[in-house]
Amino acid sequence: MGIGARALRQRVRTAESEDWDFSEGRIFGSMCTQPAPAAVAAARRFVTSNLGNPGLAPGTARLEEEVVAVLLDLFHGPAFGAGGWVLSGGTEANITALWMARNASRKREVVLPESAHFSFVKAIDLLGLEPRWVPLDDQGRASLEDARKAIGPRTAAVVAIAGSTELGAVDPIPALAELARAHGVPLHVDAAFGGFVLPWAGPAAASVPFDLAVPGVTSLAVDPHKMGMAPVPAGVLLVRHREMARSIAVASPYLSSPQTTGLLGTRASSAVAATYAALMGLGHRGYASNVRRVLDLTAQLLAGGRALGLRPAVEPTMNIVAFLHRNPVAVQTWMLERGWDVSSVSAPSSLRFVVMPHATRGTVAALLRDLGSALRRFPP
Ligand code: 0PR
Repeated sequence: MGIGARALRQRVRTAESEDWDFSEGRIFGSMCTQPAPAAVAAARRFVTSNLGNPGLAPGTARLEEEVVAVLLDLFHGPAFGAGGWVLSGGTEANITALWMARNASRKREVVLPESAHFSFVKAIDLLGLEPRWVPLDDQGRASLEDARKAIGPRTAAVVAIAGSTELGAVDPIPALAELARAHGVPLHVDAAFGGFVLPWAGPAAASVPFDLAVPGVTSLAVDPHKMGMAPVPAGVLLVRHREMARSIAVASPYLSSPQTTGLLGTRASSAVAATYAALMGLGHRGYASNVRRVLDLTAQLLAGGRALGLRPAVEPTMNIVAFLHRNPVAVQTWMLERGWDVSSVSAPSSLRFVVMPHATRGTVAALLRDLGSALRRFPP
């Protein structure tokens, strides 16, 4: 430990240059992107601030309140009593939502679709919960009939996904919420990815309500560091009733606040500042044009893939395309050797592309050319 300043700078720069850069447009396997410049600038100004002790960060605390208010408005939270927090990402938001549900109900079972992100597997393990997995329909959405069979007197919470990680599928949230409500159970929506897509994805998406506008939805996770255009790490958890946090509050006598409710102690103020800057800097118009662009590029990729003889596993509803392929990992590896990051799905076996705002018509066309060569070697 301990080297000269020049050598140190060099080593840091070397490591930095080894990491992939979104701006080259060759990343199609990530849900993150090149953030809005204003959000990066704001994050930099807050790198030394810690919202874990809000007494020392009143400016950040005020920005967090504004972020929560803006997002409660975007996701149709009730006018009174709702709340939320800026967190580190979807994992923390999902763990926190199930933590609140378990403590409030003192029950153990969670009803969740097979498409749920692995952060729920961690939450279930950490919280000592028991999963009741709900199978998917042919479009990758939770089957309502099976959810009906899984819910019961031992259910602590139901989970629904607005934009699943692998296929971008949106569960039948109004029907699931009605089911949860009939059983007096909270429904948590994981909109980590879809939350910053669906509000601007056009009439078809708008016709399927997924957020706090739906009466039985009690909490919602949404990630500024995915389609929200903020740098990592930044997640948000919104709750219909602020008091839901009471069940996870612990005393923090030596801090400026007598009680603390979150999972983390130290909290990056930079996440709050960056999220605030992304939301206010882009506004509805900025997000709408971003979403329109990625959906156009998704259509380009879908048409190009079809022309190469590929078939999508499900009809894409957002900027994720999974093409059925019997050996996606072979294609993925071949593409990686040519400088492309693409991903794969095991069930249904497919090649997966997330079309993020760093993509362009040019990079999608170049991707399709190399994909064509890959498919000659590894036919679908
Ligand atoms: N919920 C959904 C629907 C998600 O897709 C993810 C992450 C999470 C929750 C968890 O969010 P955090 O990772 O913020 O805790 N989905 C991506 C995945 O696991 C995350 C990702 C991002 C992966 C960038 C790769 C990558 O390069 O696939």
